[in-house]
This record gives sequence, structure tokens and C-alpha cells, in this order.
Amino acid sequence: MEIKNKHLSEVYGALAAKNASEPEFLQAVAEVFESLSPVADARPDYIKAGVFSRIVEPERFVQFRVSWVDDNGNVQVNRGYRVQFNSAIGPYKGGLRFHPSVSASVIKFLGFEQIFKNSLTTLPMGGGKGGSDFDPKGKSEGEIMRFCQSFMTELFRHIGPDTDVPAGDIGVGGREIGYLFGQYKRLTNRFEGVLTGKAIGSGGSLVRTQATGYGLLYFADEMLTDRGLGIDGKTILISGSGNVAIYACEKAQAMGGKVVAMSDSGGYVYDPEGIKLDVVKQIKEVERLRISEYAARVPGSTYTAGCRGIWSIPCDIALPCATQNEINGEEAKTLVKNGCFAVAEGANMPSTPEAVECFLANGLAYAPAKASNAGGVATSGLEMVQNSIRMSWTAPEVDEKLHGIMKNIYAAAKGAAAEYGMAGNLVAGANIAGFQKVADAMLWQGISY
Ligand code: NDP
Ligand code: 2IT
Repeated sequence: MEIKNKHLSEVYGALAAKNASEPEFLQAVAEVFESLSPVADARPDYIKAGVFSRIVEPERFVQFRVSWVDDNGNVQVNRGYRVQFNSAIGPYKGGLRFHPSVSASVIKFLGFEQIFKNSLTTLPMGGGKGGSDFDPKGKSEGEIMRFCQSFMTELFRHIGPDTDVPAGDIGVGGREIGYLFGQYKRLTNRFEGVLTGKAIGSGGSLVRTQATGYGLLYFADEMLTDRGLGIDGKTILISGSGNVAIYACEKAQAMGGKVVAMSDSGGYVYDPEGIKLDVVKQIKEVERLRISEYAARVPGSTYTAGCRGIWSIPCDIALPCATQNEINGEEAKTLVKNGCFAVAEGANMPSTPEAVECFLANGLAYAPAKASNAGGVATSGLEMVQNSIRMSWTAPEVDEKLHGIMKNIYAAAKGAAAEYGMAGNLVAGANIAGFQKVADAMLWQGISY
């Protein structure tokens, strides 16, 4: 793969020289620029207005100290981030990730991708992302609460319901959003829709918890149906066992799929009879234990240490729902060799460029993250609407809207790919369809001197 357009290639070269220590960010930009080459060829007005060089530079990037006191009375210091990448089509919007691997590069790759994903939802949301290198594993409830409060004590001055609306991501779920929301309210004296993923009864939306996983399956179903295939009766691998993985599993099973494996960062479980999701929910959502516990509780299932081995299990459909670069070129080849014909991404950028190339070269039905995991942020957008009108919709109402949005995203990505001579390439289609609306808004709003 290469960036064919000369201008894009130059912009990328300058960006790579300036951000040499940010590999994930550069990976995300390279993929988008490869897709956008035909758009740059066709639109000299975008080049003249500097749209491409502006879109890769965040509007604002905040890095801050988060200090807190652990249960032993020791002072701990972590690093907090918020990137406000692009506000051309709406307030910055995107999750917060708490994980030791969080860096400026990770936050910028996620914030950059969020611009296009949010645009694809058709809701008015710009792109943002944030988080911390704080590791929630092994922390007590009190430590989690104090960390969240300290994090918000700085973040609150940068966000607001019409400015920037964070939500959850890895390591940030309903519990953390509650502590963050409580602290925002204390600091500002305002009860408002500044975060999404709130509890029902505190301004949250029904179906937000399920939305990313359900949306992923709605998208996959649309993509497979278009190829005369389906989910029913298929053998499925799902990596991860967090929020996205659990609700992807729930919807896959509801559609008749047989999920045979799930994982966490320690290893994976294989259950040839099909994963018992009630057991996974009990272990992960209630008791907050490791996935290895599943094998101890379900006879006939096995646990294997090392999470990457999950891709060696024969399957029809793979749903990576854990983290970035979790499928490399070799693992992609193994999936193809074992008969896998579809990959739909629940995680952000889970496939390396070599893996993506392998999927496309072998004609797999391949759903890129920006399109297929957009159901989470789309439902966050619906939560913002409900907060604005001070009403809440029923679960079937939200679910129906989510389903409609995912179908529209598939149609938009498919249409854009065909329009630019890359029929069937949903990576190119999603990047182009997401980009165009943002680029037009940037053009319309002018350049500030
Ligand atoms: P959770 O924290 O709920 O779950 C994350 C899961 O992935 C856990 O099972 C975790 O295992 C595993 N995992 C995390 N990091 C690694 C790693 N480095 N190697 C292997 N496994 C890992 O997060 P979510 O389910 O919310 O997020 C999963 C993915 O989906 C992320 O890429 C996120 O950006 C993306 N996403 C999330 C959305 C949402 O609404 N939540 C929306 C769109 C995308 P362990 O417990 O061992 O760390
Ligand atoms: O990656 C993502 O789209 C998310 N973590 C959800 C963001 C959101 O604002 O709901």
C-alpha cells in the first residue's frame, strides 16, 4: 500500500518527520491518506485550502498531571490527555481510555480516527479522545474513585456539553463515568450532558451499554447479507471480554452465530459447545475476574495463556474487540488459511496494515473499525439528543435508530468505494465518506490567520 497522490505523500512525509515517536498515529494517518488519494486527485480546492495538512494537526492537545493518594497513603502520579482533534461538524466527541499503554501517540491515533467515524454516524459530532496511563487493574474501589476525581479536576475546564463530550473506552465503563460525572457536577454546579455512557436515571441512554457490540453485528449482518451470506450457523471468534466483546457476543448469538472463543490480555478460552455468556458476564461485569476463570467454571472448555493464540482457532468470522494491532500479517494469513471469510472490527485499528492487506487480497468481507464500531459513539450522540430535549427514549426506540444508522454507514461506505472505483473496499469507502463531510465543513468555515 502507498499514498499515491503527490500532495498527500508530501503532507504525510512532513508529519512523519515531525512525529517520529508516534507510530500508532502515523499508522492511522497513512491508512486514511492511502484511501484519500483519489479524492485529492479530484479536488484541487481541498489542497488549495490546506484541508489535508490541517486535518492531521489537532486543534488542541492537552496533557496534564493527575496526582492521587493510594490506599497505603502513598502519592501516585499519572499522565492525563485530551486531544480535541477536529470540531468542523460538531463539539469534540470521543472516549477516555485508562490503560498503561496510553501515550500521546495512542490518544492521537484514536482522536484522528474518531473524526471520520463520528462523521459517518451522520450526527453532529467532531473528533476527540483522551485518557491516562493509569492502570485500573488491582486498584481498589476507593483508588479508582479518587483517580477519576483527580482526573476530572483538571479535565473539567476543557469540556462541556457544547464543547467536548467524553465517554468510555478501555478501562472506563459505567463505574468510572459515574465518578467523573459526580466530580464535574461538584466543580461546576451544573447537571448537564457533559459525558455519555451515564447511568439510566442520571441522564444515560438505554442501549448505550450494548451499542458498540450490537452495532458491530448490525454492520456485519448488512455486509454479509449483501454478499449472500449471514451470521446464522457460523463459527465466530471474539477477542476481548470487555464491554464491546460481551455485547458483540450477545447479538451474534441472538443472530444464530456460534461464538467459540473469547479472551483478555492474559489468554483465551475455547468452548466448542459455544460460549456461555451469562458466565462471562458474571466473571467480567460482576466479579471483575480474569477470563481464565471461565474454564474453571465451564466443563469442556479450555484456557490457553497468551491472548494472540485465539486467531489460530478455525472460524468463519473473526470479531477483534480488544485493542489496536491485535491481528498481524501472519495471524491474518492463519485466519484465511483456516477458512475465515469475514472480519468485522469492534476494536479501534485492531488489524495491522499487513493484516488489512491480507484480508483485502484474499477477498474477505472486511469491515473496518471506523465504520463497524461506530454504533457506540452513534448511541452516545443519541444520548446527547435525549439530554438536550430532557427526555428519554425507550430501548426499542434507541435500538431501532442504532440499527438504521449502522445500515446507513454500510451504504455510505459501499457507495463511496464504488464512486471512486474501488467497489467492495469498505476501508477506502469509509475513509472517503467520513472525510468528505468534514472537509466540506472546513472549507466552508474558512482559515483563520
Ligand atoms: P474494556 O476495557 O471493557 O475491555 C477491553 C478488553 O480488551 C478486555 O478484555 C481487555 O483485557 C482486552 N485488552 C485491552 N488491552 C489489551 C491488550 N493490550 N492486549 C490484549 N487484550 C487487551 O474496553 P472496551 O470493550 O470498551 O473496548 C475494546 C475496544 O473497542 C477498544 O479498542 C476500544 O477503543 C474499542 N471501542 C470501544 C467502544 C465503546 O463504546 N466502549 C466504542 C468503539 C470502539 P484485560 O482485561 O486483560 O485488560
Ligand atoms: O472509540 C469509540 O468510538 C468510543 N470509545 C466511544 C466514544 C463515545 O463518545 O461514545
